[in-house]
Amino acid sequence: MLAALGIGHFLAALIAPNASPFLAVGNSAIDLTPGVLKEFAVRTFGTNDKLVLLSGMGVVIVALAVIAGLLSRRDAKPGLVITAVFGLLGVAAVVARPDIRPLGVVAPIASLLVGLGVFLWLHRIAGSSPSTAPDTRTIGRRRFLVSSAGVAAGAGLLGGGGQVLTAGNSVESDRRQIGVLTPKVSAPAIPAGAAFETDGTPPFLTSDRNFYRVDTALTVPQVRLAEWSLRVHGLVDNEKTFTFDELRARELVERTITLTCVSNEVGGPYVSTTNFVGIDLRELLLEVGVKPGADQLLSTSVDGYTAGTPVAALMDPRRGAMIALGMNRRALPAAHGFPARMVVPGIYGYASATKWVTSMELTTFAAKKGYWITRGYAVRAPIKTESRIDSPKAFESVRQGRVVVSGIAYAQPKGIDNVEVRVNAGPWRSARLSTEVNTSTWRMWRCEFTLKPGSYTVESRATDKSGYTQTSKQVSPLPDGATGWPSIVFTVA
Ligand SMILES: Nc1nc2c(c(=O)[nH]1)N[C@H]1C(S)=C(S)[C@@H](COP(=O)(O)O)O[C@H]1N2
Ligand SMILES: [Mo]
Repeated sequence: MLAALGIGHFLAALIAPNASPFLAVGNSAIDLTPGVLKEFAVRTFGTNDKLVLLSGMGVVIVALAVIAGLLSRRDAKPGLVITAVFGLLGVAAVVARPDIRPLGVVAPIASLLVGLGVFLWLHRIAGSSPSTAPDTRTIGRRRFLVSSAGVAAGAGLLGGGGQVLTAGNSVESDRRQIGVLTPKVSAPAIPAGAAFETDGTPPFLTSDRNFYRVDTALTVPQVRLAEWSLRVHGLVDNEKTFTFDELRARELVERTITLTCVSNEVGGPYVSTTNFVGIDLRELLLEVGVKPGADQLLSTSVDGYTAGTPVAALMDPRRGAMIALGMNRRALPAAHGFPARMVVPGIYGYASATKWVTSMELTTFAAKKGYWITRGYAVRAPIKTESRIDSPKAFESVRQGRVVVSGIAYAQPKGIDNVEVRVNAGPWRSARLSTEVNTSTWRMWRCEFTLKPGSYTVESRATDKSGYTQTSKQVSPLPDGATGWPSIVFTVA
């Protein structure tokens, strides 16, 4: 089993990382998992969900290999069958991937053949001394163990080599070559009072490193500039395909936008803010001419992921939908969609923010469904009004006297009007809000209490500029976003 996985992983590194049967099976598992289970995985394991999946697969494979071995004590057939089934599963998973060149299938086929070959070879060694003489049996066993260890070591080297090759094959050089993306229209500078960092809120702009990441990709797609293009087609007057240089040569705009994930629990971490630089999507759509009747833009990633966004939102000039080419005036980090992604203020990422975007099809909601829609999430996904308490931390012990409670709130694209805070279900008090940057970004808040020693529960609720106040009703993220008041328990000593 190890030999099969190792050779497959290594060859895939030379052809296309996702052609690794191990990763392809993992990716298929992600795509086949129903929404509820995925929500559980994201909630329980957070951004470690991918590591947990791969480790779990490793455990299952080792267990099956052991079973195959035990079943094959006399006869090689059961082991061969199990190995073959596993190998074919790998081939099927690779063939099903949308982002793998035909050559990619070489990796899982090599896996299958090497798996069968190595198994037969080791089985022969193990069974080569059926003699009753104890010393020949020991020699046979020793040869078997040494050969097995050799295979395991070789497989490890191949698999590890594959990892090293893949890492060295990144698009970092393509990213660097792009240099600074200078916008024609800059985002206004972030004003001094936009965050309350010293009181425990995050900085207003999230660093690239801290920007949350949510996607279905087990390996970050490494999209070469030379091989990439963006096709705008479907219900349009003039279908067009753009290269990166063509997009870059257009008028670039810069907008400060807070992105958030529908899978975020109340108080969760999947929300970040940055200066996106790129193209105004509305202008591009006006150019290609959207035909009447097209109500959905279905965007597709190089890895086959899709998302459907309402055309009405994209055509609303106040919203400022973009094709982002960069963050903080640098090319997008690979994990955030290099070389281009969509960003639409006010709509959750799953229904708007396709990374590594390569196709935008104007179509209808009736005709086509995005990735998450077929897995139980809502078609329309306006961002819900939320607040989060960042300080004190859960179960933190703070000094008695003046206690500052602080956090974030967001309601893109409406904007935050008020945040109220209360301790131990006492009266609500309005927090002080940070200077507003724009209504498509988060807003920080802080509120001071004078507290005696004891145990406290603090809650918050935000009100947006339409007058809606965050409901206390607790619902989980599936199908259209979590609700409820965030609440933190802490002690004052
Ligand atoms: N290609 C692709 N794009 C994607 C996704 C994905 O799985 N694949 N996930 C979406 C979701 S659910 C969210 S919340 C945002 C997250 O963007 P980020 O990882 O840059 O924060 O990307 C969106 N774009
Ligand atoms: Mo998301």
